[in-house]
Amino acid sequence: GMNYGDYQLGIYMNGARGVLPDLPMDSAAMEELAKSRMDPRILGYVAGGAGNEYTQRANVAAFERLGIMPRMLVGAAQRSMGINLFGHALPSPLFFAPVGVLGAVTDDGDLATAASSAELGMPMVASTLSQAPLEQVRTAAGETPGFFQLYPPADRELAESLVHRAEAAGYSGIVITLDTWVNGWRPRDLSAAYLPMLTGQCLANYLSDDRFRKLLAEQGSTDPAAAVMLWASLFGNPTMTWEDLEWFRSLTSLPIVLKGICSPEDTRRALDGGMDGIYCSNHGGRQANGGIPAIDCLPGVVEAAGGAPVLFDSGVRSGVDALRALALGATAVGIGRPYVYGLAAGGQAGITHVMRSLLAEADLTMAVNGYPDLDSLRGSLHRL
Ligand code: FMN
Repeated sequence: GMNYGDYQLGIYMNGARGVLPDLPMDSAAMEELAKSRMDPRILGYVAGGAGNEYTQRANVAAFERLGIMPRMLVGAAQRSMGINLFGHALPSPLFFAPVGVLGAVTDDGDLATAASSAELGMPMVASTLSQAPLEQVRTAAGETPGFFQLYPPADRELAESLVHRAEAAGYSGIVITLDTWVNGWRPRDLSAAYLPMLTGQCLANYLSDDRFRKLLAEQGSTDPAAAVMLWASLFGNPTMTWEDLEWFRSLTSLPIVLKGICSPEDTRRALDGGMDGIYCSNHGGRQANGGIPAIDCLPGVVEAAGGAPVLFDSGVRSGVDALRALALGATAVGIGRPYVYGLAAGGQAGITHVMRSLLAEADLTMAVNGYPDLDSLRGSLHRL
């Protein structure tokens, strides 16, 4: 049968006839190429993080302290990276983390990501902040299940409307992001005095929403500037607390996952509150500096989750990083900035290339080290 690692065969075969890959073969090189092709303000928004970006760098560096023990003569000729997530059999454990400015990187960034999701069978968590409305993003993802990421707004009826639209559009679950009810301190964006949404970008889910439009009409002015101001006043919900979970739970029978959880106590509280899964993440160090590398929080979250699905992101830059998170007990691993750079460097083909490369590296690392499936990886890590 086929293994994801076979992606390298075509590349070497092309080379034998003198054809080199037209896109970079590792995350760092892809990032460099993307940066040369991006508008400086968008680049700052994507590449930047909170404060001096210590947490963002630490997220990435922490993976290097985790080594995988090689085992020989296992007979790992055929590998499987398949997982089951909320009843969906998926071919791989990777997914597209929600990114809210895909439509500012390229006009069709949300739909290009959804098309790669369809092509690879890899779920996309579609951001609230998209240039294409959530219904169009869902359609472009075809048969591949996907999740809708909700930034809980200050208006309950708007939250309800977005959740119900996601349900009607065919999403398989709701990811509620908790760590962004206020924008973190981001010197790069501050220096450029730039937030894409304030220029009217990536607000399609609001502008197409009946509840939002009703509120806008009540304001008296429906011009673009008024819409942006209304959005800014509703974007975050500063008074949301654990008490609100019951209400969110009552909105939908879809699985609900809380994103931004890093502590075992919060994990237990979420699951006790009827949530279906945990998304361990520190938002790639974009929100708070001086934090803990997300991968170092993962074992505590997995233990507290007691078998409930744990999604993970923040700092994954290679297929090996994905394996490290899986070995620590993550159910599925989110890729963030690397696919955004793939999009900026090579459009939809760039996104697919990034994901295929990550999968190939993960698969070949499992092969070399003698781990034929993800279960066997558990307990394979040594802290360096
Ligand atoms: N997370 C959300 O929950 N919703 C978003 O709309 C969102 N937008 C993002 C936009 C950009 C440009 C980036 C880089 C991240 C965004 N995130 C958002 C966070 C990602 O989902 C993810 O947690 C983060 O990218 C992981 O860090 P990494 O990319 O360094 O691995």
